[in-house]
Amino acid sequence: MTYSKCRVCRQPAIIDLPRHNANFCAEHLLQLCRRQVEKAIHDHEMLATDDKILVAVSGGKDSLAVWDILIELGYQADGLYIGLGIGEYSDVSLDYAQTFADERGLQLITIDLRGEYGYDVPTAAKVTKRVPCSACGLSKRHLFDKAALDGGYDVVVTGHNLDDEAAVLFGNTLRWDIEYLARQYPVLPARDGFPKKVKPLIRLTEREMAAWCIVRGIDYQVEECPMALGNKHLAYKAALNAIERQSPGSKSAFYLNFVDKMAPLLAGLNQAAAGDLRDCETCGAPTTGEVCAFCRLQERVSGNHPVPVELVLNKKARKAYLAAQAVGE
Ligand code: Q46
Ligand code: ZN
Ligand code: ZN
Repeated sequence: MTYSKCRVCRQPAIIDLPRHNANFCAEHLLQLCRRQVEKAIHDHEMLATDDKILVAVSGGKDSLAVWDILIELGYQADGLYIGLGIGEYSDVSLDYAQTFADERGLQLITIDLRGEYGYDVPTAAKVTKRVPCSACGLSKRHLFDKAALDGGYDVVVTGHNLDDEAAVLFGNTLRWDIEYLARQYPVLPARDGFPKKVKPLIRLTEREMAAWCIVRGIDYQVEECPMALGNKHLAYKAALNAIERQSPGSKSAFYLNFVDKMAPLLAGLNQAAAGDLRDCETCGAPTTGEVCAFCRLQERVSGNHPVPVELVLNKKARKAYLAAQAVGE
């Protein structure tokens, strides 16, 4: 596809961005992305120049792009990849993350759930009889927190972009889930036993991040996690994209105005929800009970024989997954 001219330099453009009502060439697309990240970091006091940063890396476009942008902006950032054991999807994702790090001389820490904790996400889903994302999210949060604290990192960076955050906000708003709304802020400050967490990509879309990777020559995992097939998050994204097509700029207004105008009003509730925490008797992580949710999960599911991915997918997702596997063979 060809677009007319770049808004900045009038050279041929490579992308149209309707929400900016403009087209951009490769160079000025990169400039726009960098500036949006700098603005997010500045507006929300996400990072200090001498922070030791740990980037949560999945091998997808967003986490590799945010790592790349931070390094370009002069930050010191290592990556952490967690092998979730989601079949070929996890193996391929690790390859992309490792290649990215190796080519740039960056440090990628890897944790293998099955190798180090005796379980994987499909097995945990099967044993607990809950959706895979439940055990997955719990495991990732715990292990990112632990790695950041053990490694002396000041802050954990995640690659959540505008589409992700707007979709989560959409879901929370549909239910008026005040507790989740109060926590949906792009910066979570450090508190006892938890590292600071920030989301520098909140002003950039999935499409812009894919374009960043293409222009920068970054190969990434393009497949969605098979466990995500058919989940509500994707439906919310589709609904917001339909609105955005009709009315460019709606998505960023929905989310960024929430952050500016609504989130400060809910901040007090967030403090109240934090509650009293004590140390987990098994691992020392902060918890409201005697043993933290991660240790309880590990105790319950580790040592079980690995369950294949397709066994924990719903019927529709399984069909799509098996078809994709057959094409890949
Ligand atoms: S939570 Fe769920 Fe993701 Fe984990 S199981 Fe896949 S879709 S990777 S962000
Ligand atoms: Zn240009
Ligand atoms: Zn624990």
